[in-house]
Amino acid sequence: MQEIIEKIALGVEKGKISKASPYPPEMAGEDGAEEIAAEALRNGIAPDSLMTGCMLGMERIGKDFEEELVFIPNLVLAAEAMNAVMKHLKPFLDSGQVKQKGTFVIGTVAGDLHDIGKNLVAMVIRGSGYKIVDLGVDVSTEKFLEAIKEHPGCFIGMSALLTTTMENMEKSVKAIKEASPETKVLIGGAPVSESFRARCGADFYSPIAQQAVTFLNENLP
Ligand code: B1M
Repeated sequence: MQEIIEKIALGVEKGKISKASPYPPEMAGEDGAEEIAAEALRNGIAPDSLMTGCMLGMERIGKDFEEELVFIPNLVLAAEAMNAVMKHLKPFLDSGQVKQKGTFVIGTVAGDLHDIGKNLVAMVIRGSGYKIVDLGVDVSTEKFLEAIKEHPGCFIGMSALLTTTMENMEKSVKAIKEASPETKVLIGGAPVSESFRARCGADFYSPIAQQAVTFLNENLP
């Protein structure tokens, strides 16, 4: 079991999606996350351990990213490798056989169409064992509020890339905190800062995804 967890973790960490993928060159011709996951399930390995492997791999690549040892393309490949495993896990997630830690609702705020950072954050958080509800871009306050009703106990994540849309982020955070004070709200995006977080009343500001994961893990309902 431990061996499979390690293999999956390595595949995710290195971004080795499948046997056919050329990256990383030192793993050329080796099985990737895709083949390892399929074979593990064929051999009756508990789906939970595949999830554990993904989480471990994502944690490692997240730390490396935090320390600037790897960069965005590495994160994207790791996420692709993780998605290759998640594809096999989907039926077990849908049936509840594999438990997720909580629900993270994420969206780019109203007026803002930038989604690359939001998607990366969503991928890392998914790989850390959370169900992701992605509301997309240009998300109104009302949509965030509806999602809170639909997913009780969820965390809310907001991304903003424009100084102009930070105003909308502030309005959305304040409205959520008024309607549902217990809902934890995380914010991020290039122009967002800790002082802005304090002003708008969000619970956490994270410049990168991995710190958001730590916050979520420490604040599970
Ligand atoms: Co736009 N854009 N853009 N753009 N764009 C910026 C943001 C800008 C800084 C470029 C510049 O002028 N130098 C500038 C903003 C200036 C400002 O407000 N101060 C700008 C502008 C002005 C605009 C338009 C207004 C341009 C125009 O039309 N005149 C327009 C606005 C459209 C709109 O949103 N309404 C516009 C449009 C676009 C494109 C559509 C062309 C494209 C977006 C494509 C897409 O997202 N699908 C685009 C792009 C690509 C950029 C740049 C070049 C790159 C942004 C990006 O994806 N970065 C950007 C300049 C730059 O940053 N160099 C720019 C990579 C991404 C991984 O980083 O999103 O910061 P980031 O996410 C990071 C962290 O911030 C954090 O984690 C991520 C991973 O580390 N993070 C979170 C993000 N969200 C988080 C949430 C969390 C936690 C962490 O918790 C919930």
